[in-house]
Amino acid sequence: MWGEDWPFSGIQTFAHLPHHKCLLDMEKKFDIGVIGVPFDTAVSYRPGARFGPQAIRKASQRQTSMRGFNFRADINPYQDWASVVDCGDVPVTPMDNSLALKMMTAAYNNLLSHNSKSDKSSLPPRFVTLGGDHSIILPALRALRKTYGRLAVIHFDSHLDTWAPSKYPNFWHSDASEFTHGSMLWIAHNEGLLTENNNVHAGLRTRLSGTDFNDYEDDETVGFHRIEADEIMEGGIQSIVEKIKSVIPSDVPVYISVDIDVLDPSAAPGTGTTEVGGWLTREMIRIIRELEDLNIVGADIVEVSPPYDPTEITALAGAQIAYELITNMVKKGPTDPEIVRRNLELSENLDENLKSFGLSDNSKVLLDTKHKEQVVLHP
Ligand SMILES: [Mn+2]
Repeated sequence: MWGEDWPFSGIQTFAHLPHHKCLLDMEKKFDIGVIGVPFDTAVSYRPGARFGPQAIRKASQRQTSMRGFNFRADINPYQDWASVVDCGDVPVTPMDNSLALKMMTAAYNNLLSHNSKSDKSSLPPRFVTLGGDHSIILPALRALRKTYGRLAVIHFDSHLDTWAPSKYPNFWHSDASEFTHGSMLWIAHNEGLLTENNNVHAGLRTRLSGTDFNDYEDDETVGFHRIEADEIMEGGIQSIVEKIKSVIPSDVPVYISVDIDVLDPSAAPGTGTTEVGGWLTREMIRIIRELEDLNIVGADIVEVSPPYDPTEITALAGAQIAYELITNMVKKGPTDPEIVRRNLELSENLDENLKSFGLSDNSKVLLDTKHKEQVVLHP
């Protein structure tokens, strides 16, 4: 009698989903968890994304399970086989980034220690993170790596985020200062979290360092392919989708990361590092819809920074993108354990090969020497 909410009533969980403090209740079973990570002290420009999870939840209020049918996908992700819940937030410290990284890594490990609710799945629940700045992908990938092996990453962003820490002003340097929202994919590569070659950036339009393409060359050593925002004008949406699918196999665990600055500032002004000339929300939605066959094991929407957007369109775009990603996860069904078994085996072999070259995972020994010498503590 009192259980049904209007879009404007009730406590603001994502899409009015049931709220469980998943990190506290280890017995809680679910299939897809939405989790907020309100952390923004690893940004290189404007902070504010710590308010992203609250803003995205607020912007999601017109999503309800009652009226949640996705006409583009032909399912209602909130009324299907999957138990989708709002796991609340990770209470990340804003005072100490080393501690914050530890906290976030522990939180994701905790999240992946749960059991799925559906008896069709033998794997842990999947999750969609509401960020937070983009650095939060590093702890997410660390945890996922243990469960699934190396991840194939689709990275929607106007920026590369594979920059070595030495590509920032770095005369004053510490270990913690290397962990930023522009270097975390470089760190992820060095920690052996990414596939060697099946990773792709989409929507790029950042200015590059120096006088040539050496940022792109570095990016290749981190294992990424690149799709620039402008490519949509030549081949349309379909060419973008085909290029993504040519890089990402259909039988590997995939992580999708959406930096909201992939959208044009006219569609998403509320973010820290805006770049003009980006995609529209409708194009982004269509691209995600075309990726519904992939095995998405985790995803995020990051860099939504409400202080710069009184119109709330940025958070609205974030909420819709989360809905589309959840739709993909539900539509695809539980992840096939055989895919995961194979990927773990492949990842172990790769780690063994690296060790035989005197390299090991979870270390920074892959550090590019060209950059290493620039990181000088005692000049
Ligand atoms: Mn980014």
